[in-house]
Amino acid sequence: MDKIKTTEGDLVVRDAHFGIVAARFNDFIVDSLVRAAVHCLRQHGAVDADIEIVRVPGAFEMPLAVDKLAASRRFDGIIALGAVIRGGTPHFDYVAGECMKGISAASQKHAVPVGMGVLTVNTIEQAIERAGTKAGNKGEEATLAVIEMVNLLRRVD
Ligand code: INI
Repeated sequence: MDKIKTTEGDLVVRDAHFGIVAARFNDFIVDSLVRAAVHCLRQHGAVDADIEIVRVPGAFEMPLAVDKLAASRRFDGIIALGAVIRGGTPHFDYVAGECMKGISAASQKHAVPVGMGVLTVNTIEQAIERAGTKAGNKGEEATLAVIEMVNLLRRVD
């Protein structure tokens, strides 16, 4: 493997701007994801002026906001934070499906990395577990992924 050219992004924020698109729906959970994302960005070198938070009503509205931010070219990376929790109707599948598909499409269309921190879970307990308790914090995970991707894209450009 020593002779194979390998390119990877590191986790240092250098002169990069990040947009956070966060849903208000289930804000009890989502706010923990946002706090972890901001903390993680600061820990890795971002200053507050490098970060902008955009709030949308729910996960369904996230793809349009991500698309708009990406199209503006003002952001090197975007972090998408939300929580879709299954209820008794098929609504969950539509909201979660459209959200994931739309965010992924916006990222690829504009070649702007997006950290996917939208929880899709069956119960509130599973959401709490992934929002800073026993299963870590998806906000932090998504932020680390986007920092790495921003640096990777710079290296392959
Ligand atoms: N939005 C969420 O972010 N999470 C959910 O769990 C959710 N559920 O279950 O309904 C949800 N619905 C709202 C949806 O995203 C839109 O905001 C709403 O339909 C208005 O367009």
